[in-house]
Amino acid sequence: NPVEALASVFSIDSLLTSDEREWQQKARAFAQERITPVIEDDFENKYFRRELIAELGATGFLGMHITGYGCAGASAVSYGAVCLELEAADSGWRTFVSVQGSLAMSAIAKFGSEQQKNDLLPRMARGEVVGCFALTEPDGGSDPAGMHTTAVRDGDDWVISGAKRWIGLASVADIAIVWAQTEDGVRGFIVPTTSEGFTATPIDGKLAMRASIQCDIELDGARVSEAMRLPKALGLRGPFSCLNEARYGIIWGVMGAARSCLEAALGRSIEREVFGGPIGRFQLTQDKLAGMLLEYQKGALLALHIGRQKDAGTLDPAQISVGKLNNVREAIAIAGTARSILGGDGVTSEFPVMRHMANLEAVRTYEGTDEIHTLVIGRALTGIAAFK
Ligand code: TGC
Repeated sequence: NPVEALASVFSIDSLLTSDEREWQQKARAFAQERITPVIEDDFENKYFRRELIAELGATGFLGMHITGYGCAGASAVSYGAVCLELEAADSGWRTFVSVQGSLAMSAIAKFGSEQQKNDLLPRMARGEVVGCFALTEPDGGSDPAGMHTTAVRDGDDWVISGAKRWIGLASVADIAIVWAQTEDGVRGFIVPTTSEGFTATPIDGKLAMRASIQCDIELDGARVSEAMRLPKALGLRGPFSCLNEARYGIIWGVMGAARSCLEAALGRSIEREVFGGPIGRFQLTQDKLAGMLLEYQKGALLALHIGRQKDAGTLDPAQISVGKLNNVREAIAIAGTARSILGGDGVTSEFPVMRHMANLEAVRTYEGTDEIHTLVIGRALTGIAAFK
């Protein structure tokens, strides 16, 4: 079976430890049993399947890279392998795990007080409390330094005002990690979504990530106590170090979407007969398949290399930009080539390819656009920042 050969001969499985393979297999089973059978309908119907949150909590995937507080303390490579398997089903569910674990839970684990960590992390790991991460604003996401949202001290409280946009899961979340400008610089706050003055509205009309939710948030004088401020976060280093975690998961995840597209194209190239035989016998088709495989394998190896650096504690953020820029770009190219092998049927929901392609366009923009990551790499090479 050529698709099985793709999964074994050309995979990085032999480079994973048995523990990492266990996480990978658990995620593959979850994706295939719980997401794949319903995802085309959910995407079509713009349906976010809330009941999967508790099931994901039971798997241990939520905040699995965090040690203690009810989290698994798994390796970065294990987490990456889980992201890849979930995104092979759909980017929306990998995004959920990223927003909950890499962004909201990471913010609390890195910058929260002991009380905040003890109170929230175990419940978030079980999926009982859902978090979102409110950084991006309507005026644009690339320059968080220019944020307009403010938090002003008022006695024992903070009063937060402003707007956020493209915030994943905000309308189903129980808490939002809100980043706001204060007198001393940017600080993070845990804002219950039931707070007066907090409104989250799902963004409609999306042609990507339709089985997931992204929202506009309005903060109209939302009031939280000093106990809800993340005490160890001051300055943009706070949110950026959480973005590093989420961008890392993307590097792996998008290779899952790429593998799913490659599998669809490979299967079709054996079954589809044109001019008296399978289209896979044509050199042009084999050229496409080989080209897709090269980029899939290189992307998976790059993800693994970056994961090993992360586990060793030697990972530089510029290297994360290399992974995000390359792997999203190549996953999109693989999806496009797969679509061409599928012919007209490739634009239908009979195959996952157009769904992945649309999702990947969103992934290309969030967590740092191609342009931002290109310039981060340019700065690392030249020592000159070309952002402004
Ligand atoms: P600059 O303002 O000079 O630096 C601020 C401070 O941050 C530090 N820093 C980092 N720290 C850790 N990791 C990183 N990757 C970091 N990048 C910067 C920096 O050292 C400095 O620290 P300090 O202590 O000296 O003050 O910023 P910069 O010039 O370094 O960065 C400029 C630029 C353009 C690279 C940065 O602004 C950037 O990365 N922009 C893109 C932001 C982005 O990714 N936005 C999209 C977020 S996605 C989202 O919000 C939705 S969440 C997902 C969902 O809900 O679905």
